[in-house]
Amino acid sequence: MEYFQKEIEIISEKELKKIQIERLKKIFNFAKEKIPFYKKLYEKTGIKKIDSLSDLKNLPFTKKTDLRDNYPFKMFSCDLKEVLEIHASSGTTGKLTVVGYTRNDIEVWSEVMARSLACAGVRKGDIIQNAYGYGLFTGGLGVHYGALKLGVTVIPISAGGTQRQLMIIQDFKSTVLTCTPSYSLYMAEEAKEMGIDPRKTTIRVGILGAEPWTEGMRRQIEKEWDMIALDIYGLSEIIGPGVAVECEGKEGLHVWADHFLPEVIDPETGEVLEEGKEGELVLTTLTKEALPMIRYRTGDIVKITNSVCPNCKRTMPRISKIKGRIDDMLIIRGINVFPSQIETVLTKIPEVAPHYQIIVTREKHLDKLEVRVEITEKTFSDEIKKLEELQKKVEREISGVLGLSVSVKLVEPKSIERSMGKAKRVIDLRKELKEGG
Ligand code: DLL
Repeated sequence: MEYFQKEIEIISEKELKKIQIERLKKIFNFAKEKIPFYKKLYEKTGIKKIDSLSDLKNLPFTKKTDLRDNYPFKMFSCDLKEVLEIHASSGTTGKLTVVGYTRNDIEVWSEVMARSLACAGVRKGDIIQNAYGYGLFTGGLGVHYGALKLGVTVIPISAGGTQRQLMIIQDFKSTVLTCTPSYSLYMAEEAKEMGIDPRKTTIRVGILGAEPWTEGMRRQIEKEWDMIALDIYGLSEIIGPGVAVECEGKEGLHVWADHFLPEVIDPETGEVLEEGKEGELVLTTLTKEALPMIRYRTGDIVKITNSVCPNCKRTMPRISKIKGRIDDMLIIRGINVFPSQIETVLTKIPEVAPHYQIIVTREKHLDKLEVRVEITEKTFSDEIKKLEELQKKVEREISGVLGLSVSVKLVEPKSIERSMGKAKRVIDLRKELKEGG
């Protein structure tokens, strides 16, 4: 078991709490003093100081809209002269969420990413093929900084150029693949088309994230590549990738809680939930300078546990694989549906491929859910009758899990658009209908 910073990674709960409270007090005062947004927020609620970790729950939440309302730099604590790097993420509304880093923030980012890579089994001598996008997206540079800090080779290839990716994997003998789970599948598919067996490449581990993916999808990816596929989580507003990561035990993602303090809340009431209950992840940055975020609502649904990891013995809290975003939850005729529930069913049916899209429409005031899923090449040659049976079976299984009738359309292999970044799984035409008229 290798750690990047062993002492802190296996710290006792008591010591961790001590660090957290010290840092929380400091960041609270710092934000209140330096950022007018927080000053106003806390004046309004009358909260003057923080004495203990349990005081945190009395602080109001912050949200993505706060960053958008303060576009581009008004949430920064410092003069732009101190900000060495700016990133941004584009949401569905099109307006950018802008984030900034001081020199020290870049240092913290490098550190948590070095810990994350080491936690996922990256060792000296490894060659990371970094196929996350470099640019305003935080994936590319986040992994890059971590690799430099850890002292391993990184190939800054960025996302896209799939044939070139595969040539480089073969020629440079890359051992670690970092990209979105959907891109790793696309790459494997393209490899086979080029006559390359992805299972025979030197890739040993994939560190995949930036979008939700299920255990079923993990099994598919591991099978395609004959590698260990591990989950990495993060968001631009907090730092980028490197908030949490799995170890080889795959028993939840280790949150680097000396830098990012996690809470899980009931998204309806805002109440903090006890350990093990599913809810929305809220994060507080404990060390960020340029853009401290206090009680930031991530919109991501998780469960949390504080027990020591049975595999690697790291002590910090662990979150479950992300079930999805609250905004991605569909409400179909009053029933809540997460795309991940559908993915779980699909990845259990061997005749269909893990490429799908969910289309929601409204017909005569009734929501309609259609799942388009590709069949495998092998199934494609089956006779019509068999395909009809398969279609009925997929419909039955999804409907059974969701408690809702759905229609399934089996589509040809490779007919659903592939993604090199975050896959677009849901097309909600109801929204467009609304927006359009
Ligand atoms: O996606 C940062 C990142 C880059 C994470 C590379 C991991 C690897 P944003 O573009 O700001 O940042 O998007 C953040 O993506 O709130 C989640 O909804 C989703 N997300 C990120 N990682 C995961 C994951 C990056 N492992 C938003 N599982 C987050 C599920 C994820 N969802």
